Amino acid sequence: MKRSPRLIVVANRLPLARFGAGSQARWQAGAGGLVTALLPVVRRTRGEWIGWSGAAGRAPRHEGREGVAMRPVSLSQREVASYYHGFCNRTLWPLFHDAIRPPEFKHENWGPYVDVNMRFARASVRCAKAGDMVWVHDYHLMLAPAMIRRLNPGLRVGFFLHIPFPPEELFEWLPWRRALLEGLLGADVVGFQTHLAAQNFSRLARRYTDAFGTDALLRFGGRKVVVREFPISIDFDWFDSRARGARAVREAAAIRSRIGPRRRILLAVDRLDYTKGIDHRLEAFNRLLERGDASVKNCVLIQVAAPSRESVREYEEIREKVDAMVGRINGEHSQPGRVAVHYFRRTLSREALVPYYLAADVMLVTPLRDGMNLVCKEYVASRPDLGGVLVLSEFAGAAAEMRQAMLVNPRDVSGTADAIRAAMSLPPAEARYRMGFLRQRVRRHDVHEWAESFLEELAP
Ligand code: GDG
Repeated sequence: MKRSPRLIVVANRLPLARFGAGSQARWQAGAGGLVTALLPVVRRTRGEWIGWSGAAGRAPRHEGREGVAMRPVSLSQREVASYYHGFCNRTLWPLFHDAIRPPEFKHENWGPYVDVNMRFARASVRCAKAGDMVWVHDYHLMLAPAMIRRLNPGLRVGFFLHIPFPPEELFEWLPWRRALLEGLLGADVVGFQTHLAAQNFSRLARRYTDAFGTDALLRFGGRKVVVREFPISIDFDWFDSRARGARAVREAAAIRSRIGPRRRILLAVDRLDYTKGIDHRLEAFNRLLERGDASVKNCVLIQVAAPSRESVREYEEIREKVDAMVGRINGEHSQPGRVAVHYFRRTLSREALVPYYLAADVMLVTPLRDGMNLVCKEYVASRPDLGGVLVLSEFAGAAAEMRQAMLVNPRDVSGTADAIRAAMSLPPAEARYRMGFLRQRVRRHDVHEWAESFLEELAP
């Protein structure tokens, strides 16, 4: 009898995080959409998940928890610095996000990137058998697809990039551009968040490697490589049903009454990252207050900023900048009992975010560049009441699908301030109409559909 293919997921991080030590240790599923979507498929196909635990040092070879088999990959302290903080977060991340910060090009970080990719590739072929599907994720592991293919040509290999894929004039800066492109061409299916990203990749592959063919189907090394967009999404039903629950409704009402019933709530939720445009957004809000188009009497901005990559200098700098801007805006505009910006520099759980989504009159998602952005999708999923207006950056991958949002160019501070003002005074019937459209789109294209469509393309 033919064995059905198993799914082997290869990602920088394992799906479960470990809390506590020794016999007290507990493992819990990570909160992200990727884990929600893929864990059930890994379980159902008796597959495995290969990833790093997040801590430096030796890891056990195998962990089975919560019905999933995990293969932890070990990283030394030096590799965490060179591969992860260095090559991934200071070279690829900024370069792939329009070089918003100058990327660094250090040869001493390239070697560790190759070594770590090889370690992930070896771990993958150790547990995968001919006919299995191996799905590699994100910019940390761009060399792994070709390495896996070389080690075991009988596997189906897929790759999905969660961040943007840059245009030629940026990608060509990379001294290792050809190796990275050939790494990805080792996959049978190379998936991106947007059509534009997929096109950028195909053009670069034709220019710098021996690949030829169309944007959607390349030929390389005698094989076919499918190149396509698969826009990622969220677990719509989870947010929708949570937002309908009595608890979220009660908590949202409590947030509203604490803010003051006549004040519009503007909300923003981001990882504290320079790509998310938090500083530009604060400037736009400040402009709105300065122009007298809004005041602390009729609105407030709640900014949730989850600390991230704190050991990378650029992240320390953006944190200091945002801290100072919030201080300045509050210093200039707050009144007794009425703060202009409520700033939460801490991580909130998914459960805790829902009442904020539900209470927000205007959601501001204004990254300078973002692969997709899940927060805007979570917001619309959390609005079964059809309330609220979404202001969305043209430069989030999500903008390609969410045309009924109010789209803005976040670098245009005046234009963004205008859009916020327009969102605050949008006639309720029009707001409900737009929200209805957006919800329909995200409901139909949820994260389960995303995973299915990728795996359908990858299936042998
Ligand atoms: C990368 C790409 C792409 C929970 N608590 C907090 C918080 N969360 C959750 C949110 C959301 C997730 O974190 C953030 O998702 P994003 O999509 O906004 O951002 P990245 O982390 O940059 O993810 C991105 C994604 O991969 C998936 O492919 O969409 O473009 O960059 O689920 O609910 N988020 C924040 N504060 C919290 O306290 N900011």
